[in-house]
Amino acid sequence: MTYAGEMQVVYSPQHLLHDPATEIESSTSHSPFEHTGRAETIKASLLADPQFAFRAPSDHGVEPITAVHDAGLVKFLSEAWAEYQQVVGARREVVPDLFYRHELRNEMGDSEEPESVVARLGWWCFETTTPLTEGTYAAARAAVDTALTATDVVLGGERAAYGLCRPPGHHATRDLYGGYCFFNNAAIAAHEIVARTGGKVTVLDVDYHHGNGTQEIFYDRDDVQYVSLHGDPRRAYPYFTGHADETGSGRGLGSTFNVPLPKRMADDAYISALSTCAEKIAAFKPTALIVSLGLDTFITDPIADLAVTTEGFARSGALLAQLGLPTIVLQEGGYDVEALGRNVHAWLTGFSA
Ligand code: Q9C
Ligand code: ZN
Repeated sequence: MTYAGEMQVVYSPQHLLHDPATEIESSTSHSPFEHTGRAETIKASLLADPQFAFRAPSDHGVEPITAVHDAGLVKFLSEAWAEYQQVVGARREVVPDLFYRHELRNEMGDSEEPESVVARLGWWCFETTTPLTEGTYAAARAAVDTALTATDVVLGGERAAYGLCRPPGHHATRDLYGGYCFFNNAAIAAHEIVARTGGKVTVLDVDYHHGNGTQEIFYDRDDVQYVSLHGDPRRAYPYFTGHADETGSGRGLGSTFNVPLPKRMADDAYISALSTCAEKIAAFKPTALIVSLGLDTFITDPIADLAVTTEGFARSGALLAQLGLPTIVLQEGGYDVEALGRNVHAWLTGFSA
């Protein structure tokens, strides 16, 4: 049976393979904010509504990933957990204990990727909250396939599709993983659309945290626009990117647009900021829209400080539907797990109404 306004949802149980028990953050080790229960509660919420039709992702191979990421990052993630077990010892989570910073080699030129797995962790990762577990690589590959299968659905003529990606992606840069992200699902999908259709694409990132990875990947390009509204980096992770004066470089000058938001911003002000973003998108005239959907702007999110409500998410979806673009919605953050399923459902239902 099909329903008017039915939306395809791409989901894979492979995300369960990325299952850290601890996260090192704020100088403590605690149970992770980014955990398997997030995707499972979203799945349950959408499965309960016949307007959503579930499908599994198909295997798209590694090439769409290396079109966006350094092949060395992919190789490292595919082998690091196992190698660490042999070289360092049996560990459930694998986390770097030092990070390569260019200033270590001032005046000496850059070094090459080191050999030691301990050193390579610090070469490919930028922070401590993103542990590698035994199944992380398989889960991260499935998240990319989820994004690319949702992309296939929309390129095949559907108005919209939702990819329930986990782990999320928007903090992963061309060369670095971190911020709970390994591969940049949204950037890989955006590049794939450009490569396959020749059309321009916008990535609109509504996660609470600035999508430093997506911005970095497309910063000098004029065929992919990056638009983001997020907690002001003066107080919010990832701190080093997301300021309003970051607008792109070279050919890409003008195709990055950042809107840093003040603490406690609530629905009306938020929707007004989002409509400014929608105007920027309309002016760029993309052929498709990718939404990096983080629900950590929610009023009771445990790691953020905005005040958007479930109703605000429904209004957000409705506002963006007015752009009239083929739209791929990909899951990013959102850590109030009790409300997460309801919030994703509200956003997608607002879009489809
Ligand atoms: N006390 C995403 O939402 N730690 N990543 C923040 C706050 C890392 C968020 C610490 C947050 C990463 C996809
Ligand atoms: Zn986030």
